[in-house]
Amino acid sequence: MTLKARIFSSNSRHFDCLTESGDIVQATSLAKILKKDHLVVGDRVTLAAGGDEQWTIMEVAPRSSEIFRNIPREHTKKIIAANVDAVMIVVCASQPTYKRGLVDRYLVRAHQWGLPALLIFNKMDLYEGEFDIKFEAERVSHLGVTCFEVSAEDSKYKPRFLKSGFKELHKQLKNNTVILLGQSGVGKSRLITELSGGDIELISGDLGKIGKGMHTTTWAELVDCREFTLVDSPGVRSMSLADVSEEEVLACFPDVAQLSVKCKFSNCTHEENSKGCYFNGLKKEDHENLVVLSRLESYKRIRDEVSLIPEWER
Ligand SMILES: Nc1nc2c(ncn2[C@@H]2O[C@H](COP(=O)(O)OP(=O)(O)O)[C@@H](O)[C@H]2O)c(=O)[nH]1
Ligand SMILES: [Mg+2]
Ligand SMILES: [Zn+2]
Repeated sequence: MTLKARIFSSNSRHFDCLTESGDIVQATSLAKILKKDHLVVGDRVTLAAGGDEQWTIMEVAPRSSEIFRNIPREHTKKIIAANVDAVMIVVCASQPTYKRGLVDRYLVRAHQWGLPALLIFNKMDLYEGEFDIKFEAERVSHLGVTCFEVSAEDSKYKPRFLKSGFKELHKQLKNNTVILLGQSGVGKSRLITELSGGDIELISGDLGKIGKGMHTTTWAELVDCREFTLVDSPGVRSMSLADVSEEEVLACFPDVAQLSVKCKFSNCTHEENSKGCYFNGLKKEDHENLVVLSRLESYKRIRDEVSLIPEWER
């Protein structure tokens, strides 16, 4: 007898799998699969009964996506989770303060993983115009990012500035697997509790803060939130982009990359004194240019930061 299932958590060579009928079963894997595919949470597998309620993973389905970190030193990557549908970035109206640069950092990850991003403005019940939410939403919408205006404290909160609120977010998440990114305190736990109908508590807290070690950065498990599935992996929320190369950073800013071909020199660094730089010619008064220039600023900050990281630290 065989079963289709999904890996929800793993502990060395033991896997907890959620079957299509909703049961959690324990499984081990055929050695050749462990070697070849390196099983991770989110993988969809075929199980064969082995007696004693023990199941064996016989097969892994091809992945639609992978959440990973590069390990430049070893010219490889560490895969953390598989078959994720979207990146859910959470920011908030206040405490902690909204940081545009951080959103752009998270978007680098989404791009690197090849995933669409949702940007959630939380704690909007507290919003007092600390930043221009419409502009912030607009500047990422041309990258295909969908924005939501919510209050995790009040699922009935009606969006005042954006089109989509809690209801639309809930609908968008349905049957999807998402990974949460966002600073500590923005309301990720509260939001998940609210979105899951009240009975899911994120236990991970903010383990990511403890250390930068391999273990904390790759720890992950799936959480069944009824209508959607969440990848809980505090480590990937880390802001460090040390594993991304300078070339990759540019590729992860497709809007900037596309315009930078208009610079006179192909190695233009887009500084104020760069000759023939396309961006220097843009009038700061034009609304449209504000978006481009603010994205350029984020790109340059990350590029400069990444270029300063010595090889041995990557
Ligand atoms: N007023 C208000 N407070 C919120 C909202 N969402 C979360 N909080 C509060 O913000 C604090 C941090 O929330 P938490 O979910 O732990 O954030 P996390 O660190 O991202 O998981 C808690 O005290 C929450 O009660 C919201 O939408 N409105
Ligand atoms: Mg939390
Ligand atoms: Zn330039």
